[in-house]
Amino acid sequence: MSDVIDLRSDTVTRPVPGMREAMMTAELGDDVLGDDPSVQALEAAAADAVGKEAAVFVPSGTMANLLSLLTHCGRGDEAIVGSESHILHYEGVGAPALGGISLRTVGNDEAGSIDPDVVRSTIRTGGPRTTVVCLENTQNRRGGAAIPAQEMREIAEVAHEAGAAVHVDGARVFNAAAALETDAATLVASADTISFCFSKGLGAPVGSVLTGPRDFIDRARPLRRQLGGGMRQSGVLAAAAQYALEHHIDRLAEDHANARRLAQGLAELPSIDLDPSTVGTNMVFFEPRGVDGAALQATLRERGVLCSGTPDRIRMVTHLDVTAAQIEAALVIAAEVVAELAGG
Ligand code: TLP
Repeated sequence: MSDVIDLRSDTVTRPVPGMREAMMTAELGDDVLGDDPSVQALEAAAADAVGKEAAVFVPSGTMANLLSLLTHCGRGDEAIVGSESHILHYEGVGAPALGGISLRTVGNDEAGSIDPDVVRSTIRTGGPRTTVVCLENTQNRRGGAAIPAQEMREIAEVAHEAGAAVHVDGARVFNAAAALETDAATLVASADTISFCFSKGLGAPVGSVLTGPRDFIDRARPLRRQLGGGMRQSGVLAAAAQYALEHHIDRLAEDHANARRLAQGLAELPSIDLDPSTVGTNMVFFEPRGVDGAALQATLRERGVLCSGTPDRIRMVTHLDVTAAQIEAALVIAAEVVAELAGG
């Protein structure tokens, strides 16, 4: 195992031997021509895992969200997104740039929640018309918060009453379900469409899926092609994703326990501002106090502990390729680095 403890994201995992084996032995076809059996099996299993009718396999979470918005909205329509959403901050403004879709924000509070009354007063029925309300679960920029089913249902009721659909960016929906001790299908039952990623906590190298009603997915499929997301022998990737669905959901609680331990250890260090009670899934965010955040990140990196975020708000993410022992090692290194920087 490498000495580096890579806590930048749960996207950094490498396929485990069983997953590589599944990839090597996958039955393949040409998925653009509609005959890759591994992709078809994956799409059925993925839809089932979140209680939806159908699914389409795509290369990335970003494409899954974009495809969803392009299918929910026509040019000039409006999508409501959270002020802290991944769609708003990290997806290259794809929906406005490519789909002529206007993104209107509603605030995510500190816990990641959105007020249904604010959604009600923000939805517009004409000029522009709101056709979809997007939620995110877990809520990345709000500490990886898991949003309970009831909260999502209240917003879905408001959206549906106004004739708008609900899309969930569920990149880490299985983390949310594990944290809330429910299953993903129950959690997102009130949503019309949901995307989720195989390439994050589930440990696959590539791939996400957009799920929803069959007629919706039928409309999304040609748009995937338009975006360049039609893939040929993608069964090799679908096999990895299928392995992830079958083997890596039940273990997500381990990542959450590691994140809690990491948070608790970091919170004990002087110069780190962190409330461990805010850590519910696999993400730990903290603010440096009295030490330079950029120097802290750089020195941690020199000692083999990689993190992400900004110098003011550092992020560490636990995942399949980080053991409990490595978390302890990272805490020892963090304690040394903080002491040196504070002393110097
Ligand atoms: N998130 C990445 C970065 O882009 C920030 C990460 O390291 O957390 N939705 C959510 C909620 C996400 O967190 C991400 C990736 C995506 C969508 C996009 O997935 P990809 O990277 O597959 O396009």
